[in-house]
Amino acid sequence: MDISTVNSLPYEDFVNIFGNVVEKCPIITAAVWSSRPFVSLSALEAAISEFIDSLPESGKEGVLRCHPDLAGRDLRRGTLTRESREEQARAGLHALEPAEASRMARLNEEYKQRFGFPFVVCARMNDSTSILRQLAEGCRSELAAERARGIAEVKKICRVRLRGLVLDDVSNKL
Ligand code: 2AL
Repeated sequence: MDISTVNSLPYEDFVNIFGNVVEKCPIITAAVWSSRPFVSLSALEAAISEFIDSLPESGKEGVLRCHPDLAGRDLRRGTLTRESREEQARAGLHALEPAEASRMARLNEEYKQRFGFPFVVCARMNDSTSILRQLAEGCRSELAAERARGIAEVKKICRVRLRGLVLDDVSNKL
């Protein structure tokens, strides 16, 4: 799909297609539809990013809370969204060694206890080793820093998901 097709979508289709570019936050997609037409994929991405930045801190924490744990219960139960399932599998999180899996579970719980939202990282840009390292570091970090880092990761996840749906500006010109 190219950007002119995106711009021609009625909001129902727009939300159906792009509703999970920010995990389980279709309200963000529904809100940015008002900013059409987008001159490019980057402009759509920027509109989403600006909407997230405009949220109060509690709203940003809410966005983080919509993300499933990495290698968590949803993965074990098969209840991840399609996007999350693919991302977590790509990072090898479905095939952790038992020792890694229990360390991940323990650190995820510690992180959630400390901050009240889950540890979020763009799984497509990491592997299980780098995720575990960042998760351990995050557990020793501070609330404002972790909220900001998590939101920056949400935007990376969004970028990857958008690129899977819309031809980017360069390939559009080919
Ligand atoms: C996720 C997820 O489901 N996909 C991804 O890239 N990151 N979750 C998370 N807690 O970071």
